[in-house]
Amino acid sequence: MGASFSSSSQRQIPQNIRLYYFDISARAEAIRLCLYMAGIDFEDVRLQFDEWAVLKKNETELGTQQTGPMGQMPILKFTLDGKEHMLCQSRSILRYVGRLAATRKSSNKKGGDAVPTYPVHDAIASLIVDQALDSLEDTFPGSFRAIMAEKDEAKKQEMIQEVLNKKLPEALRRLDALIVSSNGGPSLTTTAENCETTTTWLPSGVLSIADLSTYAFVDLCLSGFIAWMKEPGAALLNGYPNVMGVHRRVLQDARTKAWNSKVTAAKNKTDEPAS
Ligand SMILES: N[C@@H](CCC(=O)N[C@@H](CS)C(=O)NCC(=O)O)C(=O)O
Repeated sequence: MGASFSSSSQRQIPQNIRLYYFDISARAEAIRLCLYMAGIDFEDVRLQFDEWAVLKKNETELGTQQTGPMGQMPILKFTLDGKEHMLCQSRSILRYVGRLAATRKSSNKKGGDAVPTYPVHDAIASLIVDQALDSLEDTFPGSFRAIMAEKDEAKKQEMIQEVLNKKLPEALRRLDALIVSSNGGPSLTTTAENCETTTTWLPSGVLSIADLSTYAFVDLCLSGFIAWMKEPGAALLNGYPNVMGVHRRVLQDARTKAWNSKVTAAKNKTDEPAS
């Protein structure tokens, strides 16, 4: 399917938006949260790992086109000007929904309830956001993928220890300092559990997709989805108060709380035994 967009795509919210991903935060949560916070309707399609495997198998054996352009999720499908679109790449999708969010009136607010966006009309602000997204990408997934792929258990454990004791602390230290240099400080220093202090990537203090992405990154580390992060994750991350300050800023937002409650309610409903 060719992606031909009219000039109205610059400002038009598409119809029938569907976001496909696994039932985890990782590469989709910032996108989901951005759409939800902007009040843009979308279907949050969560596939189980075995459902995805079936789609992949069908694609190989039957030539179906269900796993997106690159055979990976997240995938965004929508209708615009009567045409169906299917696109991939998490950060591209996040920037796109951040642009859509910017068309919402409430994105102009300065207060805490402004819609988080991708600030395309401010070259420096969008550079700060891009730098944050790319740095977050470099902080984690490379090491994670290599560990997942390692078959030798002893080697795997060695790699995990290296990530936890060396690679991740070093990357987080840099990320923490980058937040401070991006927003102009001051640097947060307290890491106490009951600490309420928050921060953002942008100096304006307004939320952006970089904050949502940082939130999703921390959420993944704390979620227990990555077994080897479950135990040491919280203690490790607590050493980086600005990273945690951004996470806290998003977590404390009433819209994030509403979204998390909605997701939990939907999960509980699915888990209910059929009567
Ligand atoms: N660069 C891509 C990477 C996407 C990716 O690695 N997706 C993984 C899940 S996080 C996936 O779909 N894995 C299943 C597969 O490759 O079959 C992005 O940022 O969207």
